[in-house]
Amino acid sequence: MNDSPSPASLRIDAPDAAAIEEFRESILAKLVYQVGGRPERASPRDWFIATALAARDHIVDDWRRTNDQTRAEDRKGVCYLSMEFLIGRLLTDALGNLGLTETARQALAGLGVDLDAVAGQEADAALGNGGLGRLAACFMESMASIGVPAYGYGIRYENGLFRQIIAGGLQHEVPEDWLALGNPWEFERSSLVYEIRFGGHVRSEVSVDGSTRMVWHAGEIVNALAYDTPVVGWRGKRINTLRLWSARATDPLHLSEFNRGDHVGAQAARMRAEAISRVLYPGDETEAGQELRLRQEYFFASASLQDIIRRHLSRHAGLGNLADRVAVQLNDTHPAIGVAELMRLLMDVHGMDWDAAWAVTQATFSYTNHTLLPEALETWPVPMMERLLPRHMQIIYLINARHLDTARARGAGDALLSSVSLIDERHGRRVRMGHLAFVGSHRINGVSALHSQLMRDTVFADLNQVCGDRITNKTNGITFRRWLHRANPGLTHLLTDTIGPELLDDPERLEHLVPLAEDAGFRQRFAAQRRAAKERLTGVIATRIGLKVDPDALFDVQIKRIHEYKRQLLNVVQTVALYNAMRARPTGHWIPRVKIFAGKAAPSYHQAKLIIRLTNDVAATINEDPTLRGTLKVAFLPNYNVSLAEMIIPAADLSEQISTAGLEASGTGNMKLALNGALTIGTLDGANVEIDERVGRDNIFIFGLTAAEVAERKRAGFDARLAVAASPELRGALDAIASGVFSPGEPDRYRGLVESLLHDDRYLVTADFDAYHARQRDVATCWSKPESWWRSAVLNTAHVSWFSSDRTIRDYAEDIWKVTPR
Ligand code: B1H
Repeated sequence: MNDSPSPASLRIDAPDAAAIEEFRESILAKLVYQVGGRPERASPRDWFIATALAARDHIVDDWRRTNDQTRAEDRKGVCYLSMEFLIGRLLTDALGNLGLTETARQALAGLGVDLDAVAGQEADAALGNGGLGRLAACFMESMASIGVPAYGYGIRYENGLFRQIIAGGLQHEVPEDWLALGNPWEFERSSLVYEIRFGGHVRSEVSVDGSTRMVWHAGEIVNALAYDTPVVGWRGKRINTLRLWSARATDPLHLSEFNRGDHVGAQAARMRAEAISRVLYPGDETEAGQELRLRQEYFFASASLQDIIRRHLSRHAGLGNLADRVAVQLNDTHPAIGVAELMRLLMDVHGMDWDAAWAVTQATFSYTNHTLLPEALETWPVPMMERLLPRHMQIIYLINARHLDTARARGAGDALLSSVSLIDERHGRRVRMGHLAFVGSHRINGVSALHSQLMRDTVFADLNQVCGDRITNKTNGITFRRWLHRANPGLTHLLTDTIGPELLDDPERLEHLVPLAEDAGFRQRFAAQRRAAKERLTGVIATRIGLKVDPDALFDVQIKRIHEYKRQLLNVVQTVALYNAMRARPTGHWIPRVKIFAGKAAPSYHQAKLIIRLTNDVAATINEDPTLRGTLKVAFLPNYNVSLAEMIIPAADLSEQISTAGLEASGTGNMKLALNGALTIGTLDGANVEIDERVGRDNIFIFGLTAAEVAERKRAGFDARLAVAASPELRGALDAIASGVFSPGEPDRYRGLVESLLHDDRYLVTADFDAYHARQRDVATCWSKPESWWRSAVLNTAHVSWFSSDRTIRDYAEDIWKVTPR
């Protein structure tokens, strides 16, 4: 937490002396009156809180102004429902977007305090697992920046993603207590509380007017309490709201039980209720399969929809026009129960009839799919749904009946009907949440061109046929403010000095760099920025894992969640093959290379954890081998998070994007690395395809099977043993791993891993190995010709402006949400 990030922030703001003095006074006042500290004894943490509170004061007025204006103009807004918001630290982001970085820096300097040290005190808000959660954070920032009125709705987890500790090469998980020292950004809205109901039963009852209604008599009620965090847009254009729900027991203490002496039992209901917002589910694309998870999903979907309805009714007489005023985006299936919940609220609470409610629901929702991996497609057992959400189960059956009628009317036979049904009858009756989200939405999108096409061709082919073509593509993007301007101020200065400060507002100006790729002087300055970032990362590597690496070596980086389909194993096996080759020819012409890995594995994902251990074992052996004379080093950096990403990305020369084609929906790390001028080695998967189209084949290292070829190989029955037999280098690497070269104390440690690869290589590691190994040799050749390397690096930065999340949000706004940014 204490690493100072990169130095010299952007001087886009030229602060005047009065502003600095005012900010200094404000920080001091916060320190004394809110933190309760004294300047001469304040800790860096105290200064952080004081600075954040001072910055917050600059936000609050604009926040109210933005909200008032949006209400006054009755503008349509977006509600982004997401189980995850991986926002990271907020201070530098807020200051940067407000143009206050230099003001704050000089104000703090006047107090003898360093802004970077203060910013390094902030805990990462890690309310997400990986790409999906970080995308939600980038989208929130972009919506505020381009002027889309928006609320992000999610859960205020007390414990975000676990902290990863590596001990003896193994991953250990410890809770990350990001709120322990207070969160200066959030506002508790104690008057914004909604009741969330679970369990019980449903009865049809006759109301006073003689009509019958379904009445849900819940067995349990939990309160949802709102916490608001401002989301500051670029140049303070808009301040939107991230509204996160915290679970509270309605009856925190059973006093009679307590007085009878049952001090623990008296609080049991409270523990059960508050467990809902206790922890983030730490599985990235693995099966959730737990009741608590379903409780979390319903909890935040219901609270958010109740809030959306309350806000709408505060301005409108009814709910018939809801979809004209608000677009609700479902970030994956996690909030999909919201489809049934909105139906319930419209009908049971607000008295709408089915057809009207269904029209409003479909017009309001749209759904983003982020993965086609079968193990990640959420389904819930019908009996669990019936027990926890009996009314919703009824509604789902009714939606399904009508949906199947439509399908039948369009001529669907039994096979098609069972494939498009909301209930999967094959695995013991389960509700398919992807299907529910699909039928309840007017638009469904994938997150890269390839992924959207695969949606149409595979998992959602039948539904898309029955529902009429509803699938559209919205390729992901990243916010350049965080991932270029703030993460890499040195490079950004070079770019703005060269092509003008307009770049900060108009990323398309990056194309002006194209001719500069031919300018040796510019290439050198570009390379010098990389060198400085690598120097800083070298320091981080030394302090975090005690490894000394050469900043002049090629930094070869794979940073992402550890998952078999992402194929960190392919990278490790290739590292071993390279190691074998170096040992066989110690006098060969080897370019110095540092292989950098970082990423977390889901706690119960044993194979992924074994891959982490193997990486660390391989690292230990290679890093200590004197025959290599330091030409190869392997670093596994623990506890990958947003802040660590911000340090690694500007220092990366080579970006590893090597997933089995067809399995990585998009990727966004690939965009961050290319934007900062790293060259990609990758498969034609996810957004790599579109990066390839933009940067050009001369400036990227593409290898391996295409998605179509992967499907074909699998159909034909791929035999890894044949691939291994045909590749001496692969065989040598696998033999070394299996025979215990990297685990001499336990030679059999990886025998099972290698054997499972030989018998069931589901991710086609062995099929792609030779192509990957050869491409890595091309990388080395290119690296040894700095002119061509840096020309390509400049061209990567020049050609990727399209991956700005501002562009992505404009596409959503125009095509799906029908809102006008301004
Ligand atoms: C992505 C997830 C995901 N896809 C389940 N799916 C989760 C699924 O906790 N869970 O249960 C959590 C996360 N995450 C990622 O989304 C894709 O793998 C990336 O390719 C993509 O770039 C990212 C954003 O679209």
